[in-house]
Amino acid sequence: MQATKNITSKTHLFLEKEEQYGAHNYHPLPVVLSKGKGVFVWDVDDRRYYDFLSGYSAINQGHCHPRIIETFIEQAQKLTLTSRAFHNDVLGEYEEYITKLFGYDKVLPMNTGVEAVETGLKLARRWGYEVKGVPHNKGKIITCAQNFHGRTISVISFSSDESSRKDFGPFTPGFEVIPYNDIPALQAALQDSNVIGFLVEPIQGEAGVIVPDEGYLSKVAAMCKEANVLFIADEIQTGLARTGKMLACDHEGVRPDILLLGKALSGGTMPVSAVLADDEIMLTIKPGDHGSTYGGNPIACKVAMTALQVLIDEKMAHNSEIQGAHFRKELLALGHEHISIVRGKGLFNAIVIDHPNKDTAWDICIEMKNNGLLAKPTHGDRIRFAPPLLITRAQVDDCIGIIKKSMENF
Ligand code: IF1
Repeated sequence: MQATKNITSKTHLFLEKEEQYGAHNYHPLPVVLSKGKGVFVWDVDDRRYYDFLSGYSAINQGHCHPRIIETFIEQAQKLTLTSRAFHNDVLGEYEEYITKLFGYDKVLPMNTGVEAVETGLKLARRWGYEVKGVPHNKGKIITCAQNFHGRTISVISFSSDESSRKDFGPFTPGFEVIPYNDIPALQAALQDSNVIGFLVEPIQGEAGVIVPDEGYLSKVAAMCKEANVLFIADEIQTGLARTGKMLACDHEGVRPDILLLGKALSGGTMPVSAVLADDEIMLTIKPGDHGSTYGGNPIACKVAMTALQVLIDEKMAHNSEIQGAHFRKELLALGHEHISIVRGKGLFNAIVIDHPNKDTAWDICIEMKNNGLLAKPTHGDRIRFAPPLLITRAQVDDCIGIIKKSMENF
């Protein structure tokens, strides 16, 4: 792994403090950020970078979007949290806004993405026993290999990534893992009458932006309907204009039975997630059956409405579509011998680095950092490129130039 040159003494001080006092649960790029605006972030030495990770697609609207920050500050000075023990004057307005926007009867507001996933799994199980009539505690939920849905023990119970699971057992039962983008495998799994749900990412993010075959989602939706199984779409990373449509499912016009949203739902200001479903599913949860301290808090509700409206008003899905297509075309045009695959949809893209040295993807990311673009490898050989969705054509071309320059030495 390339020695991380260009680290100033100022940067080093911050790294050392984290090394000394913080858990070592990440291996970040050696850069210390102190400011963000739009597509740019600045480090403590005031060097500017294009942000091509966007907080793992939580910052689709761009860093510190003025309308979102203004909403945050305004509500923070009025009422931040009531808990759900009492009503407040924002929750209902938000629930109406988001359910009408996405076309569902109801929303259950949560905080982190994995809480939305866990909530979706609980809803599916409750529906499975109380509506579908599956024998109690026999319910099965199908998931896909190479999934990423979060880090709680139940969710890693169906992870196929050893580093996410090792020595965290025993695991939660009731899940079956099948290959992603494999219709026959799903067909076979759905033969079991105890199956109550199929949880899937419309595009697998952490796996390295794995785009399924055209028509996969349509077949999934039809097969789940046929088998009376809930289609649970995890759009926590692919949703909210990231892939060139408001939802990745919109590319095929399919409507999940349970829709999971997170990340950019707050424009990168705070954890806000949401689970949307119709009454037959949502009303199987009765008062007191599920919740969280911060779920649906007034700041989250106000910020989420502004974050969604900004995506619409600034036509960010369209920009994602056209700039993403251009970005992939230009990446392919580089014709670099070590870029074996370019894939993605909208501004959700990744390249696969084919090089005998396994640290090459990391070293390329260090080089790109030194040239003013921040991206990070996933699973060793894949580099994900996901800038904020307001990036302009000129900025995309500028970034292609940085990537080209950075890869010259590899
Ligand atoms: C990390 C990446 C990983 C997600 C999908 C649920 C969640 C995530 C499709 C849970 C979260 C984050 C978590 C973060 C790195 C990042 C990530 F794919 F986005 F790059 F890990 F795979 N569903 N993804 O992508 O949401 O609870 O984190 O709010 O854990 O390292 P969360």
